[in-house]
Amino acid sequence: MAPMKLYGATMSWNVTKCAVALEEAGAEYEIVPIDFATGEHKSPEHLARNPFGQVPALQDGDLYVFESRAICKYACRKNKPELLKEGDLKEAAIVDVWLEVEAHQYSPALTPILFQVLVKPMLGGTCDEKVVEENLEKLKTVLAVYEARLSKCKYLAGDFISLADLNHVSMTLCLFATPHASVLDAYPHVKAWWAGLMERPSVQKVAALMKPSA
Ligand SMILES: N[C@@H](CCC(=O)N[C@@H](CS)C(=O)NCC(=O)O)C(=O)O
Repeated sequence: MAPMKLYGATMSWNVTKCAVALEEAGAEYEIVPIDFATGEHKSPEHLARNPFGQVPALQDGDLYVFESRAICKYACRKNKPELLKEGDLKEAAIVDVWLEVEAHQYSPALTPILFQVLVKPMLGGTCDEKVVEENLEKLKTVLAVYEARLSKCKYLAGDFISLADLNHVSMTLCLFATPHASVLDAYPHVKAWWAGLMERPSVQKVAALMKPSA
């Protein structure tokens, strides 16, 4: 079967979130860049893949999936369902809990920081330090919960790696491209968890893809 196609540029953390899951699942896939500069993401071809004109989008044969977290789940269900623990009702519930925490706590605190520091200057704007400071405070509140959790188990859903951990990777890699990565220093268990994730071949491969020269 032809490899899956992941549409979007590797400078997007939503695209690289999917790349981590696809790598970790051992899926066959290729990345097809979409050029924002020419408005390719709003072209009829791309709107057929993602009606919101955004990246990422995934194509697997005649199936199109958009929304990065849905793509990640699809990659796991297809190639490595143990990353969702779907065979175990209780473990799967806890994986779901931490998937939701990433989507509704971690990402909303970190996204404005990454937008202000990394994206806005690329668009010709200036970083709003007040927004950064406010969201760093929100992030600290979230990280305190992670610290308590990770002092009890090695990974977020238990003593096993799951998609819940992996979905944090791309945005956290971007945090390290800002001057604010030291926010993690106050949370030793979070730092140890992150160091463990960084050792994974899937994460190293995607981290290399995210470098501007890649
Ligand atoms: N909830 C979506 C968000 C996707 C998203 O915001 N993509 C950005 C790039 S990171 C994009 O395509 N922006 C262009 C636009 O909205 O026009 C997901 O997780 O896939």
